[in-house]
Amino acid sequence: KGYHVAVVGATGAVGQQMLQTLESRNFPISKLTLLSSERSAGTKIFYKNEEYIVKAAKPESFEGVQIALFSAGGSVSRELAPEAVKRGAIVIDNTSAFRMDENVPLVVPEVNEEDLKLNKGIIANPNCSTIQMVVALEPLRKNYGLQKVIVSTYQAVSGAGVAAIKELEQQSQAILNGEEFTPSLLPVKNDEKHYQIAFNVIPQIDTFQENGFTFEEMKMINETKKIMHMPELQVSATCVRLPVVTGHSESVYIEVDKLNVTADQVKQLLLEADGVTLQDDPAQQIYPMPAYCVGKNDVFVGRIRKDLDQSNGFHMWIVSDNLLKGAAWNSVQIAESLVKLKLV
Ligand code: 11C
Repeated sequence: KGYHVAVVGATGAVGQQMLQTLESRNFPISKLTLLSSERSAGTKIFYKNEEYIVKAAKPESFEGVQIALFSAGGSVSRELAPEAVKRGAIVIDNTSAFRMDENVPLVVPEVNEEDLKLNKGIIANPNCSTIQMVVALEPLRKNYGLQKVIVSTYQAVSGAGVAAIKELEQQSQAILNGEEFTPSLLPVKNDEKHYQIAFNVIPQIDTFQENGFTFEEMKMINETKKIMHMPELQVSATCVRLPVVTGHSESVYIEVDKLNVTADQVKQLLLEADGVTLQDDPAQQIYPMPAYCVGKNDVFVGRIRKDLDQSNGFHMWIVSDNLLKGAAWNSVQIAESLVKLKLV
């Protein structure tokens, strides 16, 4: 006994991790439908040693599907998620298409699992850099209240997909071989200029908005407020792309409501928090790093310090696998929560 599950975008960086995660969690699947854009249709994929041929996603592809995991870009979700819902599926959408829609719960199970009960067919999976931050901040919000968040991110290229990983690899090879190359993808495929990412850092993720923030930064700001049910929370973000393949890192400054909280109390809370691994021992040089977090579902937190001037201010360093907790694992975790809460 299990569910008819569809994965839309099965050949992408996140889609592949979704399949691996479904398999490793032994998610109850009675039938699996693998879908993609027209371009990737025909690709062969193995799931539990069985070969599947990926088909081009169409409205009819969702007949009989109970749970549809979407990660094939916003336009595919906008077109096909409502078609899947019309046919009786619950959609877990990993794109930004519906995240700010007030009828769509935006869910990180460690923070707002109960919001799943409000779903009308579509559930949105937040942006990767938002997810890992709110998992670490929620225990602090619950215990001490939260006033302000200022975050700077150090994001891996896999957040921009398989092609961006290739671009980093090709540029790195070219530079080491002393060859010429022309950047053609990052920071944003459809933007006017493209810059080298190998041996470089690019302070632009997604396109600039009229207020001077990028769309990635606005996603972190707006999604954090929605997930934590705190429209009044002061949040600002600076999002930066690094030549790292997988694993987003974040330097986060927060101010809590409660005065006189100590760094040790914050560490103790995070030590006990669901989905968090505390790695914080400066004396032993222990702190999270992306290369060591890849392939793990948890959010890793370290470098926890009290601000030297602001008595309710704390600094911390948060790292997670952007393809797992940032995308595939959070989506599968939502599916597991739906089963647990008998919502599917
Ligand atoms: C990045 N955070 O690293 C983006 C990728 O809204 O789900 C995820 C985009 C999204 O480029």
